[in-house]
Amino acid sequence: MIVRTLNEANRSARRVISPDGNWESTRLLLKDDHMGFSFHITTIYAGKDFRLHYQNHLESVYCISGYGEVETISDRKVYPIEPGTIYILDQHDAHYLRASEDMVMACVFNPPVTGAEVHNKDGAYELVDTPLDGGDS
Ligand code: 9YT
Repeated sequence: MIVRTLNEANRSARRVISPDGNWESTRLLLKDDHMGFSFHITTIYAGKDFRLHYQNHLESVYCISGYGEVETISDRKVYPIEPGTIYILDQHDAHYLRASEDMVMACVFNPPVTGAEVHNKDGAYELVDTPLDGGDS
């Protein structure tokens, strides 16, 4: 069994801040744990509005706290996000994510991320094989 706490993970390489300053994310579970998915606690910063498109991953996002909205780009549908909302990108949906206040989200990725990905110009993560270096366990 693996046991971790958000507090200790926040003080390790598991916590990343996006280069564009839109979000930060602490990856509690990564590919090298061999669970078949990764699990992240992500904060989308208040006022941010950006595009994501996980072409290589499926992602579910559950809102723990904060308010905002997600818009699917193909059909321009806008879904409010509040504590208790989950959105599930089962179609690799391209989307805009907007936070009217800090939104704390629990995110699950399949396949799992390694921790080394950065968003490409389309808002996707490439599939990479490099394990997180220096992470605690
Ligand atoms: C909700 C979302 O996809 N945010 C981007 C960050 C992502 N959750 C991550 O890499 O941890």
